[in-house]
Amino acid sequence: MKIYFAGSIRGGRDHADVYRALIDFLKVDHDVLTEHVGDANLSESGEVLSDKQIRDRDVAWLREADLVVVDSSVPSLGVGYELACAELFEKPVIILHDSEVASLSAMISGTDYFSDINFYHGADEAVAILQAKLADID
Ligand code: 6K6
Repeated sequence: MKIYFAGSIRGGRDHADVYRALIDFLKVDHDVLTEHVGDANLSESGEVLSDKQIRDRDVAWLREADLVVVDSSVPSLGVGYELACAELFEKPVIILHDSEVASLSAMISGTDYFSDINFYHGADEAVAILQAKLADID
């Protein structure tokens, strides 16, 4: 499967280690389109692409994805935008959220389309939840 993984970048990189663990797990059997989201060295200055190039590429990847996996723990405008795109494009979405970081926005938990919201604490639990979800899909 082509999987689009979304997690905060300019919203804050506090959970980058969890993103990395989730992406490393997904990569074993799947094509992760957005591996850079888990890159610990992704700096504030970002890539050499313009913001428009990044946005257009990411929306194209979202259209192409078979599954969207989102870590929504660190509030991020970009992740919220990607969730709205995933709903618009009718992609299956798995949301992982650590409530010790921040409460999940009502705009996400209040959207009927996002029916697969999973609360976790720590990378190990996040990976275990995802592993169980993917076993159901495969
Ligand atoms: C890197 C470091 C700082 O800014 C960048 C720009 N680079 C990005 N490259 C790829 N995807 C990005 C970039 N910035 C945002 N995104 C997408 O939005 C990712 O797919 C993330 O899931 C999401 C993060 O949004 P923000 O608002 O937290 O940046």
